[in-house]
Amino acid sequence: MAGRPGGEPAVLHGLRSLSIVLPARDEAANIAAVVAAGLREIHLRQIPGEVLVVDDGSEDATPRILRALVAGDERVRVLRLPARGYGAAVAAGLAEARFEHIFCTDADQQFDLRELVRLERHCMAHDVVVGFRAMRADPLHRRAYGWAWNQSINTAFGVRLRDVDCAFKLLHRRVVDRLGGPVGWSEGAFVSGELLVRALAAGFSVREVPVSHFPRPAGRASGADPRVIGRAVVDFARFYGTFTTSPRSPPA
Ligand SMILES: Nc1nc2c(ncn2[C@@H]2O[C@H](COP(=O)(O)OP(=O)(O)OP(=O)(O)O)[C@@H](O)[C@H]2O)c(=O)[nH]1
Ligand SMILES: [Mg+2]
Repeated sequence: MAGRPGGEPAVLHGLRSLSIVLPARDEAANIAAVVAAGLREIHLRQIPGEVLVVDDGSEDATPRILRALVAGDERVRVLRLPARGYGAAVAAGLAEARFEHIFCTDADQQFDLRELVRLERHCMAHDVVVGFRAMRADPLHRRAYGWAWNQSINTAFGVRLRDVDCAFKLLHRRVVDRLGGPVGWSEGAFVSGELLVRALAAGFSVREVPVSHFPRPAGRASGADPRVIGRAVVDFARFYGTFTTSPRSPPA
C-alpha cells in the first residue's frame, strides 16, 4: 500500500462523486490553498466532483481570489450570498451541491483535507461520517466552551456525539434530500448540531472518526465571537422548543 504525505494510505473506499462545500468569509489568506486541497482529493480519486465555496459577506480579497479560481478550473463554483451567517452558508451549499456525497469542511486550513480518506472508509456503511478533533488546537477556554456546548446538545436531544462542531463531515445526499433541503435551518453556528440531531432523528446512521486539527494560520477566527455564540444559543433554544422526536446515538 503506497503511503501518502500525512501518512494516509492511497487506498480509497467508495466515493463515486463528490461535492466539497466550503463556507468562507474573509478567507483571502486561506481560500486558494483549501480549494487546491479539495481539487486534489477529487483528482486523486478520478471521480466527478466540484469544490463549492459559499461566500456571504466577504469584505477582503476573497471574492477576487475566487473569481480567479473559478476561471482556472471549471470544477470550482462559488455561491455568493447576502451576509446571513455560517449556518445559512452551509445550508445553501448543501442545497446547491450536485454530487452523490457531500463533504463539508472549513476554508481556514484548520483541517487536513487529505484526511477525507478516514471518513471515506465508512461512507458505504454509514449515511453520515463526521470527524471529531482528537487533539483540538485551541486554547483551554475554547476547549472548555466547546465541551460545554457539546454536552448541552447531547443532553437536550438525547444523543451521544463527541464533537458536534467539528467541521469535517461527509454526508450521502439522501440525508440532505430527506431532511428537507435544508430549508429553514439555523442560520448561525448551531447548524452543525441541528444537522446531526436531525439526521439521527430521521434514522440515519452517524459514524465518528478522529481527525487532526490545526491552529488557524491566518485570517480572523469567528468561533469565539460573542455574537456568534449568542446567536447559536438562541437557535439552539428555538430548535429545542420545536423538536419532538427522540434521536438515536451513533455507535460508540
Ligand atoms: N459564508 C460564511 N462563512 C463563514 C461565516 N462565518 C464563518 N465562516 C467560515 O466558516 C469557517 C469556520 O469559521 P471560523 O471563524 O474559523 O470558526 P471556527 O473554526 O468555528 O472557530 P475558530 O476556532 O474561531 O476558528 C471558515 O471557513 C469561515 O470562513 C459566515 O458568516 N458566512
Ligand atoms: Mg476555524
